[in-house]
Amino acid sequence: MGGTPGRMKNFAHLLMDELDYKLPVGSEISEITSYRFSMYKVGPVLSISHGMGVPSIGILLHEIIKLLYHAKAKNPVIIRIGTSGGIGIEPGTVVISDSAVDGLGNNFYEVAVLGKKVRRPAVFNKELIDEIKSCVDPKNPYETITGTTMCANDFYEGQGRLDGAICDHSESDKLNYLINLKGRVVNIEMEATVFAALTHRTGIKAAIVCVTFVDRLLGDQLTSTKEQMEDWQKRPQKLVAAYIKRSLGKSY
Ligand code: R2B
Ligand code: URA
Repeated sequence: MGGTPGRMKNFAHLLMDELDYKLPVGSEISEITSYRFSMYKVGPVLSISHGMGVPSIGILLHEIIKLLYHAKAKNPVIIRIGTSGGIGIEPGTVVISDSAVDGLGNNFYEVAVLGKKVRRPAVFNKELIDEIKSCVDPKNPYETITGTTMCANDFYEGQGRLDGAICDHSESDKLNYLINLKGRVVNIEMEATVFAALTHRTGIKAAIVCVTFVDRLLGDQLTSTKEQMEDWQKRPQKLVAAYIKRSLGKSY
């Protein structure tokens, strides 16, 4: 899964090529839409958009986990391919999350259930991280690293940006905050805690692979060209397609 319908459509097409997956003559891959999310199916792989932020992906995960259960899927694996802001790393770097913290540094997902706070540990599967890492092409002209991902509840203030519609902190407050995060957190996105928590709680192997679009120590805005960002977005897709290809073997 990944944030946007367009990325997940591209990923479905990339998988068809990578898996050499042939559709019956005259048919084409089409969107299985659920109104709010888009879904494509290539053999045993679902490529699904999840929208932005914890509540959006949380709802989708409940629905997909139920779907997998009713479909009697055996040993499903869920991977999010996303975008993020990096902390002191070169834009275009690929990050495989090995832990997730929220904006307060907690490595759990907290949800109010029946008026009470429930905390669910945000844990990733180490074996899956290693399997994905082992699919990295050593010829890549960019780095693929592992590290802690911070899951913010907002793109602007919640990530220390100065360029939202409102902002009550100064540039030096922002830099102090980000410099303090460096070394503990490698990238910031908006879904990691609930993703890790719901998959861990349901015993599903899961991972997050994000590219970074900007080094937040150097700025807030995504200033690269559209072409550059499209190229960067393909990096997690290629890595995850290589993992899928390797793990499916010829069983599709
Ligand atoms: C990364 O990018 C989106 C915000 O622009 C959000 O869904 C995320 O995690
Ligand atoms: N997504 C985020 O949440 N933050 C960024 O800086 C870039 C993408």
